[in-house]
Amino acid sequence: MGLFPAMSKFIRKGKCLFLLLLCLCVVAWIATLSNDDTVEPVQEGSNPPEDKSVEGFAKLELESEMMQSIEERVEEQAAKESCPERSPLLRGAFKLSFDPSLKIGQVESENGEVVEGQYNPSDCTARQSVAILIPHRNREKHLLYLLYHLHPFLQRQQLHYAIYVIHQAGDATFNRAKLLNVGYLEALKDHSWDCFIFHDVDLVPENDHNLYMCEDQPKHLVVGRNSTGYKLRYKGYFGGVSAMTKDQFHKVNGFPNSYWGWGGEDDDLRIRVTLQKMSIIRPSPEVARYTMVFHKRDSGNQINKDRMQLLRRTHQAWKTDGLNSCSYKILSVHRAPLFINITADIGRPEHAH
Ligand code: UDH
Ligand code: MN
Repeated sequence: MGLFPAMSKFIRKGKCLFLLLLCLCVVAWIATLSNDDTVEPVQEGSNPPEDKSVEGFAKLELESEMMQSIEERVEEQAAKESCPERSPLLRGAFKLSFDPSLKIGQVESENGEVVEGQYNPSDCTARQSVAILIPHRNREKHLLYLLYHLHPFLQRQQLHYAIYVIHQAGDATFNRAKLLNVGYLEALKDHSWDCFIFHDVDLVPENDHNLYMCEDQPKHLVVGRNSTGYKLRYKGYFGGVSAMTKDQFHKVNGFPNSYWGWGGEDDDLRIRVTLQKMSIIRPSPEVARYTMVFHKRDSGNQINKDRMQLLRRTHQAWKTDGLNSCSYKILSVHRAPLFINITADIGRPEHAH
């Protein structure tokens, strides 16, 4: 055997080897192809089995789109500058009008940026988040007038705010203070509000320099009203409309729950404030002016004859009569376009008066 036949045998063997390798490659390729629909794509994190379906992937896509838009909104908010210390939208004193033919639909259409009673300025970050709490029963017309004036007033102040109307269910004697405690506790379930404004339904502010913001001391906003010749009713008066931070109100254990009927509860709150070594501040009399929509005494809100006696025990009672003992039942929470309507059963006085 010479060199040539030996070489040709070697080439033949090499060809076989090459063919064998080629076959192996083809088999391996077919195997990977047939495995394709059983091998799961590697996802970050673990996916529940139902997410393998087409709907599952669509859901994932939707979720990631939602995450993206939330992230964008958070970024937008962070990028927004804080609103100026003094809003450029303020107008000062203005003439109020109360049109008896006013309808809620008109107030709604004039406040298109308010969603479920809440508003947030679109071009800057508000300096405070403020919850307006309005105790209410059977004063629908007053509420309508107040909403009409208060929404644009608060928007001009560039606040993040929500209006809560706390409606006392049933016919028991009215209890303004307890309703305001309920409002505070319920509003905090929505948002950690910086500031609370306790607001009678029939008092309409006349000057938007009267800022609905909280300060380092509790603030009384009604220095004067038309019905009292724009004079402070008496030294120490803390009723009508007042502002306290979440912490200030918590520190005094809120309002007392035990004042049924008219009077005394606002003086009790003032005593609580002074017991905590805080003082009451007021804006200037030119600014802190209100118009009170005329009304007579309501039935179911007779003068509380026990109020003087109750006020004598405030220095002791404040610790146990307040936010920490406020028992009530929420009957409904209705998120209307312009306010959050909380209807509560707050019980009735323990002893008949
Ligand atoms: N309130 C109601 N419904 C009631 C009673 C009171 O919604 O039946 C609320 C409402 O927010 C009101 C607040 O509790 O603004 C305070 O009650 P009020 O307005 O009766 O208190 P005011 O200090 O005194 O205005 C009313 C005495 C009536 C005097 C009549 C004089 N001419
Ligand atoms: Mn009134």
